[in-house]
Amino acid sequence: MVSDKLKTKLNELLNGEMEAHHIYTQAAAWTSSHSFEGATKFFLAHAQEELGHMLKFFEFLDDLGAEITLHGHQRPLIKAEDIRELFVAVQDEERKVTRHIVEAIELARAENSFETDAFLQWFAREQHEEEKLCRKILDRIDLIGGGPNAKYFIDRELAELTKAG
Ligand code: OFO
Repeated sequence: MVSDKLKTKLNELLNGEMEAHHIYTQAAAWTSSHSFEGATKFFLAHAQEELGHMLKFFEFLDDLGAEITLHGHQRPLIKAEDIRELFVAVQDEERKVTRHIVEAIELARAENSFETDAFLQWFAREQHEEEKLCRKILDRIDLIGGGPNAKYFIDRELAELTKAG
């Protein structure tokens, strides 16, 4: 049994995935306009993944016979002076998504909705991996530092990470 309150929360999570898709696509536009080829592939691959996550919520809600509504999304605001700031913005977004997933798990548990809890565990693990990846990339950017070829090395790292999947 899934309450209307929990269905509404799941629909918000669906919209959160759509928002993440927009953020990653906007980040790809930023990197592309700053001549980062590897980073652009990295962000576009992630944008695609976020769409896949949105569809998982779609199917789950559809199976429940719940109403699915798409919110109007604001233009994603990414104000980054450099690629490090861009990744900090992405990390903030991922942390926000994680908080919402945790809130939904708490609600599912309070309602003894075991199937919803089990469904959301996949997303909790995924968020753990994505936050870990953001930290790893920020650490690499810091390791590379600000030398004259820093942009090239950062871009190459991101191209490698995209290949590794
Ligand atoms: Fe959907 O994985 Fe992050 O946001």
